[in-house]
This record gives sequence, C-alpha cells and structure tokens, in this order.
Amino acid sequence: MDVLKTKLSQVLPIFRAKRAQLLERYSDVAVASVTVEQIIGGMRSVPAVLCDTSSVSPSEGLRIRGIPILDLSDATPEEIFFLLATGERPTDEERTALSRLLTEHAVLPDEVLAVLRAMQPTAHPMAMLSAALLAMEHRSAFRRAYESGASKDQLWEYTLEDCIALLSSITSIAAAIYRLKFRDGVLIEPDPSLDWSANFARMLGVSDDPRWADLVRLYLVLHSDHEGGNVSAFTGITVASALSDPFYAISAALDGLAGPLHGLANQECLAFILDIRQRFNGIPSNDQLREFCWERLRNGQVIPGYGHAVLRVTDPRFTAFYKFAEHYGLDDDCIAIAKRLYQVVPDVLREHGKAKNPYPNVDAISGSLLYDFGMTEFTFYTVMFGVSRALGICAQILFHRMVGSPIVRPKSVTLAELEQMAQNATATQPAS
Ligand code: CMX
Repeated sequence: MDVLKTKLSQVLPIFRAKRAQLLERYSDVAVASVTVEQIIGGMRSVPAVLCDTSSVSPSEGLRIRGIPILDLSDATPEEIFFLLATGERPTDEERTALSRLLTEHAVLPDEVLAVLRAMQPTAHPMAMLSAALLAMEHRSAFRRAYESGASKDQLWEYTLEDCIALLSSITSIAAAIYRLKFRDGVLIEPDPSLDWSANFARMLGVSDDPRWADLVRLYLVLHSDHEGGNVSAFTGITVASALSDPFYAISAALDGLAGPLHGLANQECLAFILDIRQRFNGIPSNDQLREFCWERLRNGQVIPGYGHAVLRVTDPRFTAFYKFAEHYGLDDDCIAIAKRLYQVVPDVLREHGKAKNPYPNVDAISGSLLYDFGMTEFTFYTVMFGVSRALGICAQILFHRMVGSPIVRPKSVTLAELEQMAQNATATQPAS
C-alpha cells in the first residue's frame, strides 16, 4: 500500500489546494447554461461532474491526466492506475512495487467463489462480476473505519485500501467467471512472478501466445477511464459520494456498464461482424459491405462500433488496437472484416447524414481481436471492459475522497416546472 499512499500523501495537498482555490476565486461564476433539450436529453454535454483523472475531447479523444492515450499504449495497467490516481507516471521502482502489491493481495475469496457457483447458468457474466464484488463488501476497510468514527480527512486512506483489495481480486474473479461459465470450471492459479495483466491473461487460460498477454495488457490500458460523465463512472462516483464503500460503488458502476448503449456494445459489435462473416461465408468485398450497411440503415438499425456521444474523430483507442493488429500482422477473418468496415462505414454514415460522428469507436475492433485469439464467448467481453474500467473509477472515487467532495445531488424538475422555467427564460430574453 505504501507505494501509492506515499505518493498520494504528497499530491493530496496540491489537489485540495487547487479545489479550494477554484471555490475561493470563482464560487459564484456561472460557467455554462443548460437548455431544455439537455435536461430532457440525458444531461448531454452539461459540464456538471468533476473528474481530474482523464478527459475526452471531441477532436482528440481520451487523455489520461493530460497525456493522449496513444502515447500510453505501451504502458502497463499498473502504470495507468498510478497515473490516474496520482497525476504522475510512476518510476520503474514504483511501478514494480504497485505490481507486487496487486499480485500479493490477489485472492479469490471462498465466499465469492461460492456466490459465483450458486448463480444460475443463464446469469450474465456482468451480473456475476457485480455480485462477486458485493460478496466482497463485508471486507471493506472503509466501512469499518467509517463505523468506528474515522475522520473525513482520513477516509481516502481506507478508500485506497479497498481499491487495492478490489483491483487485486477482480482479475481472479473475472477469470473464475470465464472458467466456470465457458470452460471446464477448473481455475488457474495466479503466478506471483507475473504482473497484473499478464496474470489475468494466464488465469483466463485462453492462449499461451505472448501476443495474447500483450493484447490483454493493451485492452486493460485502453478501457481504463473515459472521464466522469459516462454511465458507469457517474454511477460509481455518485454511489461513492454517499460514502458507500468502493465495493458498492464499483459493483453499481459495473451494472451501468452492462447496458447495451454502454459497455455491452462491444458484444453487439462482434455479433455484427460474425453476422457479416456468416452471410458472406468469409470476408466480403467493400461493395458487398457497403450494401450490407445500407440494408441495415434502411431497416432502422445502427452500425455497431460507429458513432460516439462525445467524439467527432476516429477513437484513438480504435487506432491503438488497429496498430496492434498491424504490428503483429493479425488478419484473421474478424479482424479483416473490422478493418474493411473502417474503409467503408464512415462514407456510408456521412451519406446517411444522421450520426454526428461517422467514425469508429473502440468497440469496432476490440472484440475481433479477442475473438481471433480464441476468446469466442462474447458475452464475456464487457467483463474484460469492466476489469479495466474499475481502474479509472477507483481512481475517480479516490480523488473525490481525497478532496472531500460532497454527496452528488443535482436538482430534478417536473415537466410542468421545466415548462415554467422555459417560459420565464423566454420572457426575460431580449427579442432578436
Ligand atoms: N449507425 C446508424 N445511426 C447512427 C449511428 C450509427 N452507428 N450512430 C448514431 N446514429 C444515429 C442515432 O441513432 C441518431 O438517430 P435518431 O436521431 O434517429 O435517434 C442520430 O444518428 C444522432 O445520433 P448521435 O447524436 O450521433 O449519437 P448519440 O450521441 O445519440 O449516440 C451512440 C451515440 C454511440 C449511442 C450511437 O452512435 C450508436 O448507437 N452507435 C452504435 C452503437 C455503438 O457503437 N455503441 C458503442 C458506444 C461506445 C461508447 O459509448 O463508449
């Protein structure tokens, strides 16, 4: 724990001072306005959440602590967690220490395994992951500390303790879900000499190919965080803001990630690609693909893996996976179809004229890579995403506890109230 605790203790006064300074100087300054459409439309683009770990701009995509994600594609997930949490890249020593910490504490608690075994065969892997984390909740140091009267200033230390316990175990839990649900049910022990992602790759037991371990590493890096306004992060920080401990918060965040408009989309993208492969008995030509996409659009269906609520360019995470495939010369069917879709879909969507962003998001290729390495059970893909996203949401929760953020409590309005507000605003607006 010391490696992170030491660094966080150093940056803590800086985080707190920045926040205090903003409040002191600008407390009453209005920085944005909100339209009726935004209130009705899922608070889209309303700058209402504080998130220091990462940012997503329409023109560039994800930056982690200011660093473009493409510049981090060689990093390990431990390095990313350190960066997310502290704002600084770790030294080699710090990275190794964090790696050791996560491996040393890697346990699959008996009570968690019992819960996983007791779940229905039809339970979705995401429901299993979420339930497993709740089954660990009784171990929460945060809850114990809160109940015994720990001061508000100290709560971040117990949050950190829980985050490390959760992140240490989540790979074993996810691998157990995979082995129980899709393989022979025999669990593979972690190897203490390996780092967090290499161990995860090993425990999944999908492939011994070193490129598989490298793919798992990259997958865990690229999905780690995507600012604070998406469903899973916002849920996680909201739950944690009630001083529910990280086990509750991450479990709830994963429940949001399990939705088809969020994390489950990668599962749907792969189904789409498999559909194409089956329909054309292999890899179709660009013309065939173009016609296939139009057929979908004419039927009122979306093109999975394309478009984004924030991005207006190719998702750099897509680019990182694409480069990975190029680097290793991977061109099995699904990857080849994903690459071909990239040549065809943006023009089709532009011509179609509806999607604000005709470019691919990360899901357009991630599943194809997993599939071609032998992880063919795509209902598991969101679990891979969830393991990674736990890094970012843990870091966000940690940040809020460090700076002492209050409980999240936006104001809701009734339809009638909103109408009244709109009428009042219209009445006071100068005529154009
Ligand atoms: N194919 C066809 N139509 C699309 C489209 C796509 N890939 N993306 C957007 N559109 C349509 C929308 O359905 C919407 O149509 P209506 O006006 O008829 O409702 C219109 O274009 C405008 O939508 P938008 O503002 O561009 O997109 P949103 O912010 O509303 O939604 C997203 C974003 C990702 C849900 C949407 O692009 C989509 O459904 N894409 C396909 C599914 C997908 O890839 N999801 C992965 C998301 C990854 C992530 O969020 O991290």
